[in-house]
Amino acid sequence: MGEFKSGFVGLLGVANVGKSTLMNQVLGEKVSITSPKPQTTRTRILGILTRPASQMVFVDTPGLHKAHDPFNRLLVQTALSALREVDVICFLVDAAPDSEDTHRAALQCLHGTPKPVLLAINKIDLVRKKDLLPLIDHYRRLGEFEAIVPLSALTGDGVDRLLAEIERLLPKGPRYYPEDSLTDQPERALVAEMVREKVFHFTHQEIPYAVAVTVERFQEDEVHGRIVIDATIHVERESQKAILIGKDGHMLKQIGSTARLDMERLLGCRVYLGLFVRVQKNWRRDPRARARFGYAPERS
Ligand SMILES: Nc1nc2c(ncn2[C@@H]2O[C@H](COP(=O)(O)OP(=O)(O)O)[C@@H](O)[C@H]2O)c(=O)[nH]1
Ligand SMILES: [Mg+2]
Repeated sequence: MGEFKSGFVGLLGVANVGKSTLMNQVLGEKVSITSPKPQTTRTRILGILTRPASQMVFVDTPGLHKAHDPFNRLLVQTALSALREVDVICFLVDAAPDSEDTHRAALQCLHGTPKPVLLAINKIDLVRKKDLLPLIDHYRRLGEFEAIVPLSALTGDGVDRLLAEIERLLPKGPRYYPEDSLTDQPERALVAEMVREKVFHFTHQEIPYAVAVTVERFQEDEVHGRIVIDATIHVERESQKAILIGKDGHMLKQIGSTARLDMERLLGCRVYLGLFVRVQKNWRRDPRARARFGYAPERS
């Protein structure tokens, strides 16, 4: 038996490539929210996997993209600063055709990094086997990778091979977190993210991006054997509030009832969820409001 290994694994790549889906697949739990829309993930989220010989701490990051405003620059900065802190970089690309140029641009962020880099080609469930080899060849010429692993974060196909490669590259080290921890996110933060995920699923255009969620109450109600949660959805304009509430409150009910099911799964008990919507004018442009909603830069 070798010595125990541990370290941080940065999940990087452009938006929508499946970083958060991979993290959830590895952990077997929804720790990081996902959606078909870009820029769903906003903060750095840790996911912890403890195996007999190692502990891997995955760092899920917002996607790398061209940022045109301060809020999106903050997201990209969050992703890039994670790079400096990790032991192994797992760079994700998408096996779907026509996406190679975006990945090529994003890969330039890795230029000159001293960290070992694994390339994961995700979403192989969507491509034909015979198209995979040319794709692997293509990426082999784009960078120096410790290994190239085709996988599907959705089905789990190939994920074991990725974990084996990561374990091989990890430095010797202690178990940083207790064996049974899954994430560094407090339950309150996970619960707020579950509400935000449903907003991404049920609303369109600018609305998901204008939303922040805070949790005002997280309280065990032992008499009824449930947890009482009050959460507020903050939007930037009255018109967005009207859409989020919907006709006869229908939209808010839909967001609330689906989010509540996720929370009950996570917490393992019944949940009473009170959801509120409030307008905080243009909060994304207000550094103080951003900080209050949990999007403060970690360092200047
Ligand atoms: N078919 C397929 N879809 C995937 C796979 N991995 C992720 N997706 C989908 O791609 C979208 C973006 O995933 P997400 O994890 O949020 O991407 P992120 O922005 O990189 O975190 C979601 O709709 C996922 O369900 C995969 O292996 N196969
Ligand atoms: Mg994500």
